Amino acid sequence: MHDDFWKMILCKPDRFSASLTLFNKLLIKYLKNNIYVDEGEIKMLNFISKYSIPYLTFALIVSLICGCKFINPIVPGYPSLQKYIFSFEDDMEGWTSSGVDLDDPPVEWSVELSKDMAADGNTSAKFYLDNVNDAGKIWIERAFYVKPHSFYEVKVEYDFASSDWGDFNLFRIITGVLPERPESRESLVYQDDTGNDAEPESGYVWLNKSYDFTIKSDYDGEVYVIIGVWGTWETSRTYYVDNINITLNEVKGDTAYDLQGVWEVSDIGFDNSVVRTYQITIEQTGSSVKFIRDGETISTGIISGETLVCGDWNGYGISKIYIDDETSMHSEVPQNEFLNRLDFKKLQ
Ligand SMILES: [Ca+2]
Repeated sequence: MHDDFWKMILCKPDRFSASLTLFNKLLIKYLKNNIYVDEGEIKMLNFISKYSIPYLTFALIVSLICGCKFINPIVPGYPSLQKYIFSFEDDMEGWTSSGVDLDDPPVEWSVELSKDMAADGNTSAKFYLDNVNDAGKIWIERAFYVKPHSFYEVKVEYDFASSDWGDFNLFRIITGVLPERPESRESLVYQDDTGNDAEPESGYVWLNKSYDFTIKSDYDGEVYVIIGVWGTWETSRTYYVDNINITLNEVKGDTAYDLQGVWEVSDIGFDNSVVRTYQITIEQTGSSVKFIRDGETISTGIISGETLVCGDWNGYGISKIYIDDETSMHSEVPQNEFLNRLDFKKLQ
């Protein structure tokens, strides 16, 4: 291969990383599609396996060329603080629309630029959902690029125009930050209702919506912000979104605490009673920790100041555990109607 090609790669390590990330993606896609497990053994589809080497060679060449020429490098060197504002004045500014549960019967829906009303400038994103099946979920999504395998605090703030008054017949807002592009209703994040707290004759009212998330990026450093609505009433509705402000702030770890050891976790109900207890082991390397239960890693985290920032804990949506001292911690349980908090006591 031409000398300049290698020079281009070796002189630009960030672009080389972009190539490797793309190759990694293609490789994972290939493996997902073409391997299966038979009686505990990992096997590859026979008719596909003979194409493996040509496919992977082709994928590597494509990755190197695209990564060096066309893709914005995503690692390393991303600032630990990123801020974005979207006002939809000229186009959708990288946001694309998507939806689930839009059939049976077919649901009419759209997300498009509109000059009907705007919170900033003259244009906003107009969401229309004719919710004839009583289940439609539509949203806009956009990828942001952060350091892979890292924790980020993400604030998503925007103006939302709704004409839904009263407490009845309201739709529900969807807003979340995800490590993967959402493809099912289970992967969406549901928030408060679409009510505008105004009188019926007020018409559309602009509401400021603000949500905070903690997320761990995965291998490719892509995180997706989603904003939309879930139709929870069989009717058609129109909403507007404008002036989206997004802040992604990397959580920096430190080693102020030694949390390594065996811990007893107590699930505490709203009446302060202990619902159940169980043991976990925390393994700590520097500021990074792993939560191990019954021999399996169930979550990971990073110590940052007096907080243990973590990935989802047992599906409870816990993103932060507050460190009282090296033998005691507690955490709120935001997405559970039975549990108020978890208490952690160090056993050994
Ligand atoms: Ca605007």
